[in-house]
Amino acid sequence: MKTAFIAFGGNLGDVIPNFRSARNSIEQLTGIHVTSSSLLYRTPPLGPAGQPDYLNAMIAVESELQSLELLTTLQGIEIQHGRIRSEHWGARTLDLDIIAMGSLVIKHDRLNIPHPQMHHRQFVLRPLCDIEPNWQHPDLKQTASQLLNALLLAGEPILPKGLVW
Ligand code: A4P
Ligand code: MG
Repeated sequence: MKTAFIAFGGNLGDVIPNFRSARNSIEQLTGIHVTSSSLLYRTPPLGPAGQPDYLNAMIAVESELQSLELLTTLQGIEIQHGRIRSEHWGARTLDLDIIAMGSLVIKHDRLNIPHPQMHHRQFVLRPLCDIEPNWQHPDLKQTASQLLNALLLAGEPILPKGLVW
């Protein structure tokens, strides 16, 4: 059993109902139990210009699934929620990324854990800090709250307060 952090991102369609429905779908999976949910944040888009703001959130799950099984399962849930892959970093209805699984490090062509960009992204670190501020990055040896503070100290504006979803 491992604790996995799953990031939710979306900026097309009815994002909040879509996020709730995806969280329900994850809850109903065999071998997975959702243990907490972060607040939901409105975040400026990273990537191609001209796309709407994103909503971002995160859940923690206890999972018996192997990491690649979890990835494949989450990709199925993305597709059920209208995900079409077109432009890299382009607008999307639902992106589910595995941010970390305990202190596991995986470098595979389909899966990198911890997510290689996570420490640069407030839209990942803010929700992670709601759930598990003391989680330690296995390579960087810093906690989620230290990584978030580093971004804020570097001058990144703090995201507006999050909402319960
Ligand atoms: N993959 C590798 N590691 C992982 C992982 N830890 N979790 C592979 C999930 N997938 C992982 O992903 C491409 C491939 O990454 C998958 O086939 C999987 O095998 P994708 O979801 O098809 O495509 P993507 O999401 O467009 O690419 P990528 O590189 O994952 O993008 P990111 O890093 O997810 O960034 N701005 C804001 N404000 N908020 C956002 O949430 N998200 C993105 C997407 C861009 N800008 C954003 C946000
Ligand atoms: Mg993705």
